[in-house]
Formats: sequence, C-alpha cells, structure tokens
Amino acid sequence: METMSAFEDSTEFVNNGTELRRRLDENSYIFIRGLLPKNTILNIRSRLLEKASSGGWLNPSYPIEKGVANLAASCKDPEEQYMKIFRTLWKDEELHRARIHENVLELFATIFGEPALAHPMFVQRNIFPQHETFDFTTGAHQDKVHIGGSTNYAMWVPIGDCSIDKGPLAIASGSHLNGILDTRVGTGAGGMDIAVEIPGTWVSGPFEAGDVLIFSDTTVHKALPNKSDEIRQSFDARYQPVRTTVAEPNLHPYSGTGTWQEVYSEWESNAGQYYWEKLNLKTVPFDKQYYEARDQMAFEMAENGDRLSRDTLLRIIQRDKDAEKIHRAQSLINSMDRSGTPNL
Ligand SMILES: O=C(O)CCC(=O)C(=O)O
Repeated sequence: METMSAFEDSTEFVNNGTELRRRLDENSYIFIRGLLPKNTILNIRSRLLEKASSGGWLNPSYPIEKGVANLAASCKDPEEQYMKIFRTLWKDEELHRARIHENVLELFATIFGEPALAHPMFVQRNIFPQHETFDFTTGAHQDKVHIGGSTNYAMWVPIGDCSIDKGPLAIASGSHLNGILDTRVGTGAGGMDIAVEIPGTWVSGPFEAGDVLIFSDTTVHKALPNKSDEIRQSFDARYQPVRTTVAEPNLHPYSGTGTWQEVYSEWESNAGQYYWEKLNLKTVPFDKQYYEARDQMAFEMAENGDRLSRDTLLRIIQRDKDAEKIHRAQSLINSMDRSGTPNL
C-alpha cells in the first residue's frame, strides 16, 4: 500500500484565520475535530439510515443503527437504482441545515476574513462496502473542473464515525499548487481520474462524528476503499467568499433530485431554505471544457467496447442538455448492455 501519513490537527486554531490560511496554503487542507456538534451528525445519521433501510440498502438481519449494508443492493451514483433511493436522502432537511450550521459559516468567515457563502448544491455520498462483485471507491481528482467559478473550498464530513476501514477521504498534501491536472475517464467524481503523476504526500485518518476536513478546489483527493460491512455515508459542501463569482449550476439542487420546491416540499420547517437569494450573488456560466473533453473520450472508449465509459454515458443521458449527445450516449449504452458483459 502507498504510504499514508496522519492528518495534521488544526482544531486549536479554529479562531485564528491567519494560521488556518497558512496551513491551507502549505498543506492543501485543514482537519478540525468536533466542528459540528456530535448530536447533530448522529441525528442525521439516524434519519439517513432509516431512509436507506426503507430503500433496501441495509441488511435486515442487523439493527438499522449499525448501518450494515445489504450487499445485494450495492449500487452507485449515477445508476438509476442508486438515484431512486439517494433522492430521498439528499432532500433531508437536517442534512441541508448541517452544511450551513453557524460553526461552519463562522469558520469559513474566519478563513476568508469576510462573509462566506455555502453553495446551495452539495453532495451526499453512500459508499457500499467493497466486495467480490462491487468496488466503487472515489478515485483521485480535483474539484475545480466540477465546481467552476472563483476559488472555493470543500468541507468533507462523514455522517457518523469513520474508521480507516470504512473508507474516509485522503488528501495529497501539497498538491494544490500545480493548477488543473490532466484527466481521463475513470471512477473519480464526475467520472474523471487524474491522468498524470500526483504531486504531494498522501494523508488521511479516522474521523469521529463532527470532525471535518477542508481543502481547496485544486487539492487532489480521493477516498480510501470501504473495507467495513457498513455503508459509508458522508456529505461534501463547498464554500467561498459571498463577494466572489459562483458558477451557476451550484445554485441548483443536486442533479436528478428535482427543483428546490420539490426538495423542500416535505420539510417540516422553512429554516435554511433559499438563504442564498438574499445575498446578491454574482454568477458566471460553468466552464464546460473539461466535461466536453471527458465526454469525447468516453464516446471513443465506448465505441471501442471499453465499459469504463458507462458511467460517463449515464451522466450525459441524465445531465447534458445536448439532444444529439444524449442520443449517442443512449445508443452506446444499449449496445453495451446487449453485449451482455456485466457492468463494472
Ligand atoms: O466521499 C467521497 O468518496 C468523495 C468525496 C469527494 O470527492 C469530495 O468531497 O470532493
């Protein structure tokens, strides 16, 4: 296994913007213990596990709170089998409020030295255990190509304790100073992996409920494999100064979850809804060049029978607005599925 050092703990500097910025500049990340109240996270964990259980994701032989996965239900984003259950989890109102918790917004305001925006769009992840017929682990990538806009920072938060076995995030410390690295179609976020040697030194470690990891949009990061028997649940949200430009798609709900009205339709309280509308944000279009390059690569791979392109084709069908590309992706998936080789 590659060498993996422990995270440097920045908890004691939570009120010291200068030191937090220095550590972000030097290490590419900061790791803060207990930023979110443990009970807030454990409450979200119970709510999401209930939904996961109703969707058949948990092994019924164990109590729900153990979060033991039903391996037969293993699936991943963006498969429809996954999206069907994921939509119910992503809409959870307590989950949405956690990313705008006062401790979080204060921390980012301290880092930026000015008020912070939490992007309305964020990701909630459910990673099934690695086993013989299923292996999904987020590959190494940078967020900039997926998020766009001015420099922004991710906060990764496991929903519950996350041991090394359960597959927490790892950071390539020192990797953020090399701009946007070349990518290829792969298993990373958005179906893209880094195609060149990764600069920096890998760091990771176990998390307790409430601990958070923060890193910039050019920091290379990846997940460790989930070798436990539980589903690893986490969320990752993005933050930037309110004053700077944000790429437009970050103001919409996660792709495939409906409109904000639909997302909020079953909430018991209005708290935390539409908060960004009062902030006079400056938006810019999303820079599609990296996705266009990925899509062309995936078309070529699919035409050559390479099934690694399948998830990218699914993403085009679900998320692209170009009817011709959608049609091409659908025909390629159809012939891939007719050829009968099992999906990765
Ligand atoms: O949780 C994961 O597996 C990946 C998270 C990630 O890539 C991110 O936070 O940007």
